[in-house]
Amino acid sequence: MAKKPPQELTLAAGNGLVDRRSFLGRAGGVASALGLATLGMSSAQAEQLKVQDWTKTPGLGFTPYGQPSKYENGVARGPIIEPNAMYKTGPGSIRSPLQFLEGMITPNGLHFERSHNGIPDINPDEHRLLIHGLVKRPQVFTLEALSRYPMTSRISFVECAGNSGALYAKTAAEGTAQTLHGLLSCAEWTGVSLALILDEAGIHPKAKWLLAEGADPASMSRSVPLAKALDDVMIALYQNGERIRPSNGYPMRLLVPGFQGNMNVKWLHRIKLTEGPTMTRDETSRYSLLLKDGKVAQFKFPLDAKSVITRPSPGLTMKAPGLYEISGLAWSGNGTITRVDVSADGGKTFAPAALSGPVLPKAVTRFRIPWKWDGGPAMLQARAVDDTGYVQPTRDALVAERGLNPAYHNNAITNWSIAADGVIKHAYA
Ligand SMILES: Nc1nc2c(c(=O)[nH]1)N[C@H]1C(S)=C(S)[C@@H](COP(=O)(O)O)O[C@H]1N2
Ligand SMILES: [Mo]
Repeated sequence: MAKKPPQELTLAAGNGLVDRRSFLGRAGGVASALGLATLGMSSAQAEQLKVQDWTKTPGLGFTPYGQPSKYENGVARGPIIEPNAMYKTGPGSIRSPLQFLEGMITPNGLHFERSHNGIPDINPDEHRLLIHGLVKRPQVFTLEALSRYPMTSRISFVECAGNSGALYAKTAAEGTAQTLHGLLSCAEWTGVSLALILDEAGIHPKAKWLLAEGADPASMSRSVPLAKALDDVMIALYQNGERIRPSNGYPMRLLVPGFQGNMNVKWLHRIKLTEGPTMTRDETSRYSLLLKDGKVAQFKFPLDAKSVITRPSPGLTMKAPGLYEISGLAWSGNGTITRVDVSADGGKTFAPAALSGPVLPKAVTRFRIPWKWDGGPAMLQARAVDDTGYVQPTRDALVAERGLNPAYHNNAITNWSIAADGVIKHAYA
């Protein structure tokens, strides 16, 4: 039977962006038609495929708690940022290696960490959660008592409001997806709905807000509107199937889907229902937006739609011209991602990427689009759209509206510039 000649790829936008349907729908497989980076060989060579040592000797035994392959050592959180390390180590942050991860779930050992005074060593048997303030029946929960309530699960991202703050800098900061955008992770959280617990405590009609406080040595606390608390907030006990890691709030944390990471109070030990916001340190001196006119915008809680291309991205190399898959993450604290457009020519033309399911509200969505790199300079961008109709802004548009004063909520489009030698850098478009 005569082989069909390979179909031409249909281009969907400038500088080699391939129509994802023309790519996925190809007869005869994409790899053979396009000469992807497989090692071609004759059948005689195939017969001689070397039997490696690891096949000749019996393998290793079992371990109680598994670790990744030693060849994956480079896939690690970093850098450790401890601004006050001359006084104390612990307060600071460490970021997720987004450029090395795939799919939508962040493995627990790679979830980013941000703590204001280090990780408390909490004995779960001694830990208590107090519900008080404007409630009819104040309650104290042990972890064991809380664990007997019906549980729910949801996949949700946590993003620090300070993530991507470097994009407020006047000139483009050097960095990777990890160092620029790695204060973002996504996990499956399981726990007890806060609405259920508050219902049992009996909400006083005057209550409109709550204060959530952690048992860490920062006693970090934030005010959350009661309407949000009754909508989708959870007291999370599990993270990707196992108990929450100490660094992420063991034995319980507040999960406030789509809102500033800071509001997801870890090591949760107190919820007080109040009439108004408590005006804590972290909602007055921080996590608010210093605007152009010197005024401060307070209580901007949801994280607006955003995206980042994780592959190709700085630190990864492009060895030769040819076909690549552009892959990345998009998310919105206001709802569900409906579309991600990708550009390879610095934002002149865009083509829609495929969204890899499941596409869930307030979770990250993986997007993909094939790209034929001709070996010339290129500028990669992704632009997320959510189901409120909101379109992720360019950096110019964001800066025109807000100025360069704010430190938080930077959700501007990121631009990866690729040189002819395949080196990828962060650059402003
Ligand atoms: N009790 C307490 N909760 C806290 C913090 C903290 O320092 N103490 N850090 C907050 C900040 S600023 C962020 S961005 C998120 C980070 O969550 P993670 O460390 O699980 O990624 O937790 C929030 N919850
Ligand atoms: Mo944060």
